[in-house]
Amino acid sequence: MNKSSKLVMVAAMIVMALFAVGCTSTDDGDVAEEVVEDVAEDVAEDVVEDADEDEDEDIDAPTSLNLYNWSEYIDPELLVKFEEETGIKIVEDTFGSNEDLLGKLQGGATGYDVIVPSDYMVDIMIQEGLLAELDHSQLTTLGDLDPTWTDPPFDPGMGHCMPYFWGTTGIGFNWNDWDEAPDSWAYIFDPELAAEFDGQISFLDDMRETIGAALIYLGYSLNTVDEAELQEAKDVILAVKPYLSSFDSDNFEDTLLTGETRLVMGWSGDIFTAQLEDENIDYIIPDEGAAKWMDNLCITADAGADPGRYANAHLFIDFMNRPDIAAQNTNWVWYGSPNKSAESMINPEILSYPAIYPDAETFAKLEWFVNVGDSTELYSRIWTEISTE
Ligand code: SPD
Repeated sequence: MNKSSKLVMVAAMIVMALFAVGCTSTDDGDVAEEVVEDVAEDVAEDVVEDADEDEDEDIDAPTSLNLYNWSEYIDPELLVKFEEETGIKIVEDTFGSNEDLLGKLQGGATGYDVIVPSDYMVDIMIQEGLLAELDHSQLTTLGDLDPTWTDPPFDPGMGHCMPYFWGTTGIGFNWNDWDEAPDSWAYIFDPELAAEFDGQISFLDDMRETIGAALIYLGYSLNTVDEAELQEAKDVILAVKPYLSSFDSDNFEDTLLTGETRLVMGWSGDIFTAQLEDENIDYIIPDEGAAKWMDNLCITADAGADPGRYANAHLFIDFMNRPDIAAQNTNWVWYGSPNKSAESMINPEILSYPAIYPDAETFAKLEWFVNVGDSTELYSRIWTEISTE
């Protein structure tokens, strides 16, 4: 019952009490007053108790939600649509790597409601207590997910996050430079080959991605914790560093479009969206193999502690996983969607693109990132050495 209904009810009860008093003691004003006072007191107490209970039930939800996302990773039209449907405005901020995201939260940033960490980072964040658990009862679209993605090892049973998109990390190039597509990481890691594109190559500004690609080039696992292998990867990266224009995770597709770069280490979908603007731009998964990753919609522990923010975050996550919305988003970002029900609405070109939905043979050459535990420090140290040498 809402507050105004309660007031009507109180008034009605007082009138009924007066009527009852009037019927039994028409000429005894004192008794009538006492009865009315008693009834009014009881009713008032009840109303105050009910109101207290209701304060717990009625969630005072904010009218905005803070999303911390990778750049160019959501169709802007959907932000407008969500606000139209719910009245909740999405305020988006972007990050360039999982480590930047982690650093921000560890640094005490509060206010972010929904964040988009990848696989291994979800594992780290769960262990660090940075994520709220998902309340599956507040989600209506779980059944729309392809079962392949609903029990990821980094977040069993989707206890904390909803899968968002998956993709691969490979090489973006311009067909103007090639008769046959570059098919090996050697084109950016072998100094002799890289020298041909001196100053026009970019690597991801992302410790796990760039070290991981060098490890794969060397024939190692991108999750190795072997210090000697990591040192080798560092040496490979340092040997070609003089030929790099930048470490860039935000604009690599744009520099490829402008011609500022001619070979980039990059994420599949971003390069395919550049291809929409210039058909000479293309993307390959090198023969040696590559990284595959899954990004996820998760609620921060901070938002989880506030019932209003927590409820809004579920509304947003559920909205993003609604099949029509997931399809529209996929058609904008060009990454693989974990939403099975969305498939019939996804651009068939995306579904049939082998570098977005790789065949079984290619898929077998891809490796997921996992949390390397204490060896994360070793990766960080090596990354700092790469960045500063
Ligand atoms: N445009 C942003 C694409 C985000 C890709 N996710 C990166 C995963 C890193 N392992």
